[in-house]
Amino acid sequence: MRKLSFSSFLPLAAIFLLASQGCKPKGTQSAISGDAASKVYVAPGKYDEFYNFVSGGFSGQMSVYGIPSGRLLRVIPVFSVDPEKGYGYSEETKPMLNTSNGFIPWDDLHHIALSETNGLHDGRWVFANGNNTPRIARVDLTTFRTAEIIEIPNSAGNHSSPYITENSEYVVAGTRFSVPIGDNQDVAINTYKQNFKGTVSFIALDKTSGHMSLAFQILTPGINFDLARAGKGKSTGWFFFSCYNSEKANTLLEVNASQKDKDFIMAVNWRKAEEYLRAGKATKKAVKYAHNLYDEKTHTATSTMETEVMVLDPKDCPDMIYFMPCPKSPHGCDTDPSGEYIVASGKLAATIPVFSFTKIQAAIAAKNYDGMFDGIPVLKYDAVLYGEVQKPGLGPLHTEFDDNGNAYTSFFVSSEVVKWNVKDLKVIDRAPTYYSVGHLSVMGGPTSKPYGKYLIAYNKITKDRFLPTGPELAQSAQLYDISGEKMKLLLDFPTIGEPHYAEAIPADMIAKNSQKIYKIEENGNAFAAKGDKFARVERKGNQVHVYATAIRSHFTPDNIEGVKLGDEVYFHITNLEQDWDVPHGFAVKGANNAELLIMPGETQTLKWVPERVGVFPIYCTDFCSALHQEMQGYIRVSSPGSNVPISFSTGKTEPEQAQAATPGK
Ligand code: K7E
Ligand code: CUA
Repeated sequence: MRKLSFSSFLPLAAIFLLASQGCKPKGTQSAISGDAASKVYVAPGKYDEFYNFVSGGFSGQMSVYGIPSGRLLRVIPVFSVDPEKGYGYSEETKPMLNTSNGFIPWDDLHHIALSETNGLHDGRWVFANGNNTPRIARVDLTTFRTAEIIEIPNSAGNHSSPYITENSEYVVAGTRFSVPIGDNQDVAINTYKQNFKGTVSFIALDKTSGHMSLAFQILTPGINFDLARAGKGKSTGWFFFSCYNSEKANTLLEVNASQKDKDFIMAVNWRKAEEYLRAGKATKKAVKYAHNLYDEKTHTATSTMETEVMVLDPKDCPDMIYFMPCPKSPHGCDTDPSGEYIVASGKLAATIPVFSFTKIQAAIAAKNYDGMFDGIPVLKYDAVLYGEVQKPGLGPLHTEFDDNGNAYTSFFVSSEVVKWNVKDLKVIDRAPTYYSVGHLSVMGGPTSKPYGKYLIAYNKITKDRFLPTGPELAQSAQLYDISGEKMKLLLDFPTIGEPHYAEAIPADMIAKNSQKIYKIEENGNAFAAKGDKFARVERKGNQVHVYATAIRSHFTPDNIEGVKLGDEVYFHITNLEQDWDVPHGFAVKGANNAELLIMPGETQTLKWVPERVGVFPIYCTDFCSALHQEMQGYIRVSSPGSNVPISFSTGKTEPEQAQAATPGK
């Protein structure tokens, strides 16, 4: 299999079929070493060593695990509504999911990027991409909540994203699909070669607040961007993207985009791009994209529609981008801790090419080109290549690094992790995965100083590893000890589906900053009732606003009358608790959205449009005290013409006005 031929449809399809059916590594029941259990055992009451932030794929969420135990600690709602937390259901959080296409309750989250300072984790934020409707989210690591989401215009399939520069100057996003860009977007699909373009977007981060703003985009030829990494150390100021479909096919890409022997890695000198931007070389383009921000003081998100973006065209900006040939359909594109080596993994290639940043610079200086691609210089493969890892395995996807100069590459088709030395490119060890591994995560792997110790494989197939659960089996991860020469399998653990990339950070960098409550006196929500004496119900036209408080174990008010059919009811619930981990929930019978889950000191709002006359129970959904079950009440809905006045109370057994609804008037 030295030279793979994929010139016709069948062999190509066959190789991927192989991956899902036959190509199981030998010894699937392989014994793990006797001390494995003790290495992942975290005794009851003890904490894990690392937080692992894991993409939730098509669940649209991010999940957080403790490592080495593999225990699920939290699911953070990011791009999808989450009834557990009321995210996307409360009036305060709905704007987080606003886009230029309106409210979108779902996305496909693939990659994770922890914020960095000097190439090292700083434990402040974690970023994630929305693949389907191009977006990037920032999660605040003091609250484990999504704090901001920015949509990306001129992009389609935001896969090559988010990748962060070593001082968190930018999170960067490359478009997966090239699309028609500009005024006329109603073009025939088969005019791809003339009309379709790609972009890579640089989203600037405010150093203090982390707030995102779209600084600029670079217009590129109409190819597909897959993955990327920022340069670091030696290669600081540069960015590397893997590209496929250099054939510019618009149909049956599995054949048509695998014709050429080589695709590209695109190298971007982003410091140079910044210079061009300052020199006025960018063009302002009219676009539409949403920018959503959650305010921790008002506990409310706002969505702003932005209308322009600065675009740099490489034809006006020489020396800003270069292409490097890379064997067939590269997927991962990873920079080693020193920043000197760029490892590309061609899914259909039989070797792993390793590029040298020093040689890239020399080739650029010497104009050592292998022609041009759409006016952009293509550097000679041999001029930029440090070397190739020979016969590493089948279907290389992603590479991570440890603290000892080693690289770990995942092989989808041959279902294994291969450890190799970055300097001499020799394979050191290989370990089977069960099965068809995608991403890998070494603790601190993408930083300038990985912590090493453990590697996690995120697998695509789990047949026979867990108890069956119907047609779809558990999603899975596997933990390996990489502290020695040989990798040792320690643990299988299921994950939220589907896991793609993940990052791990020492627990003490995050745990100490965890926010415990929201201070009630700092609650700036416009609808807060910061004490029982402010609890009330007010009618405004056909809107009824309930300003209620929650504290163990009652709502104030808990009896409400005077709502009429046709009204919109807004329950603004303020949780008066000031103790850690005492949320209250709120639900009303028949509401066609979800519950609220209100943190101590916070206010959240549930909108309810009753559909029938009657008395409807309300209750707290989160078991908050011994008398949680008693934390309940009623709201009465009368017919549209009734004259039941607005009234509300807590603790009154006789109604204020004992009055039956008078039908009609
Ligand atoms: Cu799963 Cu990162 Cu979207 Cu590779 S990508 S596996
Ligand atoms: Cu409050 Cu249960």
